[in-house]
Amino acid sequence: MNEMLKTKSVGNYIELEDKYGAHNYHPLPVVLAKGEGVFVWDVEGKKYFDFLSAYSAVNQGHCHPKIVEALISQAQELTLTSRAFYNDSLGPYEEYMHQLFGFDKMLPMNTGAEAVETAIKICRKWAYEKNNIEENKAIIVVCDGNFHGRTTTIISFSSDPDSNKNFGPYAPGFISIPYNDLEALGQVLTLPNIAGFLVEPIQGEAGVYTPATDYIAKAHQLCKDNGVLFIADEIQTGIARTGSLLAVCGNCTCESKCERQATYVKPDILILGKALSGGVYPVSAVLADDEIMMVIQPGQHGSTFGGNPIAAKVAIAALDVVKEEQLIQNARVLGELFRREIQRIIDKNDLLVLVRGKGLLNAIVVNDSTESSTAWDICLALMHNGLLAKPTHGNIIRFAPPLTITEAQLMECIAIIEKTVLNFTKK
Ligand code: IF1
Repeated sequence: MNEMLKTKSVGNYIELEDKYGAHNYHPLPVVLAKGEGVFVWDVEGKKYFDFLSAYSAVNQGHCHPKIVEALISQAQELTLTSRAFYNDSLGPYEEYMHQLFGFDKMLPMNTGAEAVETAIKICRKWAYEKNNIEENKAIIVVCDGNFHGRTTTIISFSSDPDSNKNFGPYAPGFISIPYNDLEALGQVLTLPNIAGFLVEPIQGEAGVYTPATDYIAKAHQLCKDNGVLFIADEIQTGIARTGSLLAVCGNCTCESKCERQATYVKPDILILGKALSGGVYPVSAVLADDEIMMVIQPGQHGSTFGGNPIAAKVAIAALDVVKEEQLIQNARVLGELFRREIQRIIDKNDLLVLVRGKGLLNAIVVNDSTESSTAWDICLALMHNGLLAKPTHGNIIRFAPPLTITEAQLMECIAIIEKTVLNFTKK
């Protein structure tokens, strides 16, 4: 059977998904069969640079041997015990996370959305049991343009009609304010029953919207001053993607004491996912200190696969790779090079308007309307030239290669982008 599948054409694979799969995505017309490091290959053997990294889940590069080995060896020993019993992997993993991120405790989950839901439940329970908020009245502040997942609670506070239209009735208990607006945050925190502020340090899906340099630190202080939990969703920005271990935290583990040390922010609740497993396995986590995490008592939250032995071993291996291969520094240095080079292209061409981002989480804004197909058409042209990227919304293209990319590979990609842009003609 496998041999039969291998002989199918690109069109055959696309037809199968179209016929038998829900149409909840609109992928680029490429059918991938292999990934290694910064490269992926399609079923016809064509090689591409991957500039999406599965939405920043593959920070360590595709099929990283150390992470795959951790998966394989654990899978041959013990895959799943449920949490009805202890196992010899979870405790060491929890200790590793404590030592690396500096929180008393971690609650292991699987997908990012599950971890966000977990953080919402912890925040509400803390508000009722520790902060004297009237039961069932807790409100969590979120930001316009947010993306935190696709469950019915989470889309209840999305401002994107594609995410929430016709999925009502919506969960109550959320107020949305403009992103990167400290005055709006200060005002909303004066309302009664405010329990938490859930925020992305950089809004990925909104188009890699990087806030003012002091936004996160000042927002954190406003929450502290008002007794409100600061909840950082680092599912996409975390694990070295933005040139530090966490986008909120300047206190990365690398030796260079960069300027970010001054803006160290320790969230009350930290949410991780995606690259926590290097894209090898679904792993997410919620971290908090005892005063917050201990509101969850036995039987009050859980998940069949949450904290399973494979997830534990894969996450440790994935985080080891971040340190061993100095991905934090690489993301910071090559991110600056990427933005400089793209700016050079922007300055000599009117197709692109601006480039923005932090570390190796970047986006370019295309000089066309959000309704135009230009960003999509540019991505098709990039695909033809051997580089895979995808628009976020309308006229914005996200560029997020694996953090293992070398300077030479990045310059090769810059050349592909430049060639594509210079030879591109809008429809
Ligand atoms: C899709 C977007 C990115 C996330 C943040 C939580 C989650 C995500 C900051 C939920 C997930 C993924 C979901 C995927 C595409 C991708 C995405 F386009 F949807 F918005 F990256 F920007 N918080 N983002 O970015 O984690 O449950 O997916 O593990 O749904 O299309 P998840």
